[in-house]
Parts: sequence; C-alpha cells; structure tokens
Amino acid sequence: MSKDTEKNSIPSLLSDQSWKNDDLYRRFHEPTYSGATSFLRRPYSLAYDKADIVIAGIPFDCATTYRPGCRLGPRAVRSASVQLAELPSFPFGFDPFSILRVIDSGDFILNPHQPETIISGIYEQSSAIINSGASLLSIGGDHFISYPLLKAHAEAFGPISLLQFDAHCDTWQSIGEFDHGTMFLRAINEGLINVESSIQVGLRTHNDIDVGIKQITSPQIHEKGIPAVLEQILAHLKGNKVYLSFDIDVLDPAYAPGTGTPVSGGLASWQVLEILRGLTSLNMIGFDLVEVSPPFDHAEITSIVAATIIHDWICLKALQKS
Ligand SMILES: [Mn+2]
Repeated sequence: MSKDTEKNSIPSLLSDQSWKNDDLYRRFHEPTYSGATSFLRRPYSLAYDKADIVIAGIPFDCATTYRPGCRLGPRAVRSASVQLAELPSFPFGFDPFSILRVIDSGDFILNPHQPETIISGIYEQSSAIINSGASLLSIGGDHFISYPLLKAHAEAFGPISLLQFDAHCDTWQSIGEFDHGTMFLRAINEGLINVESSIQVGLRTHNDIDVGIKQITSPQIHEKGIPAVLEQILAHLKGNKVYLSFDIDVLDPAYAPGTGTPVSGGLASWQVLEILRGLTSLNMIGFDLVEVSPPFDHAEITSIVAATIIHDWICLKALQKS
C-alpha cells in the first residue's frame, strides 16, 4: 500500500475491548453505543497482581434509609463511562492507561437474602484485591459498603485518614446493623479511622453528635470558594494515607437527581471536579463512589458525573506515577 493510500484509508472498526483487549496499556477507538461495557472499556480481568488499579462494582443497597436502587449503580456508571473512554482525558490531555494498568474485575458476589454474609463478603473480596498490591476503586452500592471497605484498608494500611464528600456525616447512632447513615461512627469506634486527620466535605445535614472530624459544609464552600477550601483539605490531609469516600449526594439534586437521600443546596458538578482535580499531592490509597441510584436518574445525569469523577481520580493517580 502506498503512503498516500495508507493515510487516506479508514481504520478498521474494532469493538468489545472490555473482553477482547489483553494489553492493559492499550486502548482502541470503538463505537460508544456498542460493545460490552466495562468501566472506561478496561479489560475484564481477575489478575489483580498485574494491575495498578482494580475496579469493582459492589451492588448492595439494603442499608438505604429512603429511596433504594443503587444496587443498579455499578451497571449504570459503567455504561455512562463509554464517552470518557473515547478520547485522551480532559483537562489532563493524556491517556491514563498508557501509564497505569487498570482492570475491571466485575461485581462482588453478594447475597442480599443472607444479610449476615454481607460485611464479611465485601471485606474478604476487597482484601483479596488490596493484598495483591493494587489500589481498589469501588463503585456502589449504598454508602454502607464503606464500612467493610475501611475495615479491609485499615487492616492493610493501619488507621486511615478519611476524606468524605457527602451531604450527610453518616456518623449518626445506629438503630440496627445495616444503616447507610451510621457506618462511619462504627468505623471510628473500631479504630479504623484516624479522627483528627479526617475531613468531611459538602455537608448540609445536622447531627447532635460531634465525633471530632473536621467538617466543611456546602454553604462554606459556596462562600469561601474552591481555592480556599482546597487549601484547607490539603493542609489537613498532607502526608497521610487517605481513603476517599465519595457519596454522589454531595452534589445538589439538580446535578445528581439519581440518588437515595437527596439534599438541596449542594455542590455543582464543576465545583466537585475542581476540588478533585486539586488533590494531586495526596496519597490516596483507596476510593469508593457510592449512592448512584439509576431508577431516580434522568438522562444519565448522575451516572455521567459519577463516571467523570472516577475517571478524574484515575487521571490523578496517573499524574502521580508519571
Ligand atoms: Mn453518605
């Protein structure tokens, strides 16, 4: 083939890289509307020890207090991630998968009809990934899943600094085993979290119990602006092993309607992304994004922002490695 013909030829269409691509540093263009979806089209694999980041869906929503549905979150977020898998990342301008090996390990196997197996099920499946040396990136599921995830991370890394984005503090007193508004109090009582070096961002609900975690509310973010808030977060977490737990309801319901316990007055998508993109200097050892409830979503608004937040977190990790 002559050079000219080569230049003008249309590249052959490929598809289904989620199961046909066996090179973790490679990705190819495929139609956004077709093919089996994995998160960002990353190959499905259980070879944890060959990966820098392992993505796992945790489709559990039996601890919700209001609207259920986030057991369908992992599937919806994977589906919404297709557009982000198409081009080099924005605003970073590079391909994170030329730097990091990222696999999608599918969903954790959990039996909601045997609730007594849920905590150990999440703990054991997440420990297997963490102990392989890879970072675990979990897609919920309701926020309760953070409790067994923190348990697994604290066992591997010691007590952790929690960076929590949320409309709710989730440190209320529990009235039962499974409650997505109480698991951080439980984690504190069990010594999984280092209270003095943890921080909650975007809160806009009240709790009579002050557990001692530093808080930045949504109104404070609106008033002070992003640079001032970022400065506080970075100063508080500097040098620590940070676990990022991101409840999508930190966003205002206008930006994330598809969630179980929406609260007005929250953050806009751009505010959240600006804060997140400023966290490059943090040592983030693990990450969960929770509470996306597709039955209450419209036009994939919530799933798209959730996929973007996760995508940007992967880019931060890539920036740190490059
Ligand atoms: Mn929460």
